[in-house]
Amino acid sequence: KFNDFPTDFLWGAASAAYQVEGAWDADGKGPSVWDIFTKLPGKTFEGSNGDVAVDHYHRVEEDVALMAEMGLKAYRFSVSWPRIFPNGRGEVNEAGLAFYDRLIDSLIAHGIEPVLTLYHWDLPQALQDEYGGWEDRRIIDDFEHYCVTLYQRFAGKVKYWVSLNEQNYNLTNAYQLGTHPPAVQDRKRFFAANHIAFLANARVIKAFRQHVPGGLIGPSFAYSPAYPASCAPSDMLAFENAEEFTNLWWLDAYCFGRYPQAALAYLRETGEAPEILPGDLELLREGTPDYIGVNYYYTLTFTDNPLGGQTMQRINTTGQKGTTPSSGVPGLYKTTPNPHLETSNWDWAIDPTGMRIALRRLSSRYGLPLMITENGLGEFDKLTADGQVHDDYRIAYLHSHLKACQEAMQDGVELLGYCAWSFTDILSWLNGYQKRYGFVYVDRDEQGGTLRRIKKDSFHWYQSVIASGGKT
Ligand code: BGP
Repeated sequence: KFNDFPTDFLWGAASAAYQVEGAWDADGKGPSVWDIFTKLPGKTFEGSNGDVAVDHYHRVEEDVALMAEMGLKAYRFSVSWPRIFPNGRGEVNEAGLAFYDRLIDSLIAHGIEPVLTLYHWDLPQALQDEYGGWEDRRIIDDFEHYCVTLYQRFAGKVKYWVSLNEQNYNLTNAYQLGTHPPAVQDRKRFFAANHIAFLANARVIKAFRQHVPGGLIGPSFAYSPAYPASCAPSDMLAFENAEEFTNLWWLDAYCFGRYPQAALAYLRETGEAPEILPGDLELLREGTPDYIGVNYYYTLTFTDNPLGGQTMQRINTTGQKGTTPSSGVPGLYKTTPNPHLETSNWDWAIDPTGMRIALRRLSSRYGLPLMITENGLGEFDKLTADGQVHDDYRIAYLHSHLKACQEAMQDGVELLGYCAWSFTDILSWLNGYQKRYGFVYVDRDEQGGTLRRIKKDSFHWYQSVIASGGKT
């Protein structure tokens, strides 16, 4: 049982353009880095891509009608930058803007608050080719121009905005693991690209204040709170290192406009620290967020990692339990399984208490409101002979995490809303269509590629949670 959710709590669900829209080259859209990357051999699970995805682009009305039936109060989606600027900048593509007019107007007509993400990883390929995307400061102007175009179009209709989605996770994959485009493995370039992304984030937040009065904006951060494997001082130090290098590096830069001290000192020693030009930190401090978007899936447990030890490893993209290797930075930390927690088939620790801890840590360190912009369970859902999807495991997961939200609010956290990942089943970047998160099943097996929508048991459950204001 849970209660005490505020009456204006944003009961939501989330998605991202590349994962749902399809229509990858329709109506003047330019290619994104993902349109190109997914077609290179061996990059994604069984070569899956978002060319069609779940065809949301052509089924907006049907999908929003389902959201309304469910009683959603908020829907988080992202705008595809190359749909608006096919070359990243220059001529605006009016047909691209018109698609988001339709989506936003339809949400508003159904009383659903739009939560608009400006960037969910689908960088225009043109900017990657021209100057290397996030590795060049020219992207700051181009990103600002794109964002201001959206501010001008949608201010007055959209109150809640997300600047960058999971810069930490995306750029870790892109520049350390080599698993997202441009698939580089170079820590110096990793920290350099992140620094530029921080500057771009601050610049568009500054511009937001002028263009969207009364609106709220913040980044969505993939927060996996660190735990120590034991109370041995060496594990405690590994945990401190991990929290600084894998979380506070981003959070302090966003919210305080500075980098955490021990991590910065270490990177200066290794020669991997980003180049900080005069004026950079001032810009970061002028562009701090109104709230923090929290994408929470799991906690990570850390232990000592001597020099010469474990390095960064590719993540689990198969759903074969127990196949995820330890990952770490020699001399700083490495991950280790937490014996107290169950995991999903993708080895993600299921830890609702970790969510309460996450919310408390963020709220007390930064003193900002928070919004859960993603939380959910990816599994191999199956359509059963009765034509239904009985995802009781997802209901249990979401229920326990909503309870953790309620407890965090009792601990004093200001929580604006909760967007479950995801509304319909969608493409998982590296795991293809087999890893499903939705309240609505998308049938990919039916003859003729119908992509028929089928409400899962969790749809009806969340519908009743929302209807009762969380008192179910
Ligand atoms: C986050 C992303 C989402 C989504 C989710 C689930 O990192 O912001 O876009 O994909 O994780 O991840 P996955 O699809 O890898 O299970």
